[in-house]
Amino acid sequence: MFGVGCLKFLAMLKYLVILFLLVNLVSTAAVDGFSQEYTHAHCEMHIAPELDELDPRRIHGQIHMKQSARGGPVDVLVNLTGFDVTSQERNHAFHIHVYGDLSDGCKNLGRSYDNADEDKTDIEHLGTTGNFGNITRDDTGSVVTSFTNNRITLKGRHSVFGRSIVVHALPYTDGSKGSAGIHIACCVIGRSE
Ligand SMILES: [Cu+2]
Repeated sequence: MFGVGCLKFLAMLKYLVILFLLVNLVSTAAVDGFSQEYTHAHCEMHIAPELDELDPRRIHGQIHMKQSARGGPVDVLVNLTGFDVTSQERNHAFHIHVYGDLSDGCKNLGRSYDNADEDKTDIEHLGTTGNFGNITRDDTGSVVTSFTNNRITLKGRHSVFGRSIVVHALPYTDGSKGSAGIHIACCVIGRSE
């Protein structure tokens, strides 16, 4: 009943099943971001268009982010210039905000982003996922820095792609609730090579 041909067929079928499972696993991993390859993000920072054209704050530049393992740290590289060197204020709150909608300049970006609680409605920045703290300008009005963030991700369904990064007029101070001042520059986080 079970001839040689039949056994060969069963053996072939076994390999086909294994092959199918492997292909399925690899494609699922690629789609879901399980890959160990770096995922890169770029954010092209522009001055908030609603600022007066005589406003001394002309912030622009780039933010680059990359992440290798899902759940692993995200490296954030900041290269900005155009900060107001005549201002006493050197520190500026620096946050990811929930929306990447630039249709009304830097105004329609929602609250500070927190992937732990998507329904959070308060505007308190303390402890939220997308709170990068402050960036500090140097004497030339530039911010060139890098840091690591363990709370955001560039992979999977909670990735920050399509959200925005905001530079605030004022610093974020521990325990201060609410606004760190107006949004003086913003950008949308896009996927890059
Ligand atoms: Cu903010």
